[in-house]
Amino acid sequence: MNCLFCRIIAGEIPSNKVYEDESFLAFRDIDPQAPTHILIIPKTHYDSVLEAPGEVVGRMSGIAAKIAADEGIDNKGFRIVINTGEDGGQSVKHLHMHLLGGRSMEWPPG
Ligand code: DGP
Repeated sequence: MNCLFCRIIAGEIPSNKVYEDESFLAFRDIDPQAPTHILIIPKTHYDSVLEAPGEVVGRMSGIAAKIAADEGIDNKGFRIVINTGEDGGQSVKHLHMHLLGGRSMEWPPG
């Protein structure tokens, strides 16, 4: 298995999990860009959002909102991001949603 996030799902690589159900996993980013920086991924492998059904992406958004509430960052707000492809800055080719919060974030990002 070559996919890093599939290996995290399989438990071959440890992760700091914050949420799991039968179809999704969420864990803390190894290189956090904000006080709260969590990745939400589907357990089914999709290279990117281009391959995933919209329902999957919608469920990821719902999980991100739930985690934001659990982390206490829903009140002041947060950012969710799906980097896609080369220009989008996607480094791991397994669909993932970034949940970032706990600080004010500039726009556009630097
Ligand atoms: P992206 O650039 O959108 O493909 O984001 C990939 C993210 O994955 C990046 O923020 C760093 C994170 N990451 C890479 N390897 C690991 C790992 O082994 N464990 C964890 N927890 N995060 C990782």
